[in-house]
Amino acid sequence: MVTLTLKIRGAEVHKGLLSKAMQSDVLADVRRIVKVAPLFHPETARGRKMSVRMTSAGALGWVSDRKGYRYERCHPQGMPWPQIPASVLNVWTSLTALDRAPDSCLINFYSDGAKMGLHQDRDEASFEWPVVSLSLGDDALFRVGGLERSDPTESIWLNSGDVVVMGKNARLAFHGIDRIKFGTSDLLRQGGRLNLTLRVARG
Ligand code: MD6
Ligand code: FE
Repeated sequence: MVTLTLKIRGAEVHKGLLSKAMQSDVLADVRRIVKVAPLFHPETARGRKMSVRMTSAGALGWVSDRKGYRYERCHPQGMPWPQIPASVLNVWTSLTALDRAPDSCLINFYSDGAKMGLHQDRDEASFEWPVVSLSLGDDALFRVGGLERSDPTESIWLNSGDVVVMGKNARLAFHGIDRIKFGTSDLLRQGGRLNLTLRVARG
């Protein structure tokens, strides 16, 4: 397996870390999760629909609605979130070497035209733990900046199987997805992109 690690603005990008077989395993696990905890279209506190659909696995899932952003123990439809699959936990453990496991796995689905505005991941109780993010499916243009929204940014295309780690100085860096190139991967038959983000949400 050939893997290459790049750093952009302190974020580590592990190109091609997940083999095709590992991507298929994670995808099969995501399909099982989505059957139990369906993807939903969150609203922002301002009442705008986000363009991605999302769900979660783990003890806590990230939700957004008119009340704001937060972690919750249950899906908006009331069921507890499914467990984080071993296929995904293994990626966390092999990259971070931490004995602390993530307690939240946010799953974002990008269909044609979906994107994610520049944001910081700061709803967690502590920022001492890294965030690990897996890309599956179509290519996505990932932008990373600094600790201020106005800081200069750099961009990189994320392909299926790439894994991003944002820890230490990059833990609170602004980042987002400007666009996806719909139909560039054959992992998802109908096209689109999945992003799984692993976090320790409780301190
Ligand atoms: C995405 N990723 O790749 C969105 N957050 O679709 C994130 O928001 C993200 O990639 C924290 C750390 C790494 C990430
Ligand atoms: Fe994020």
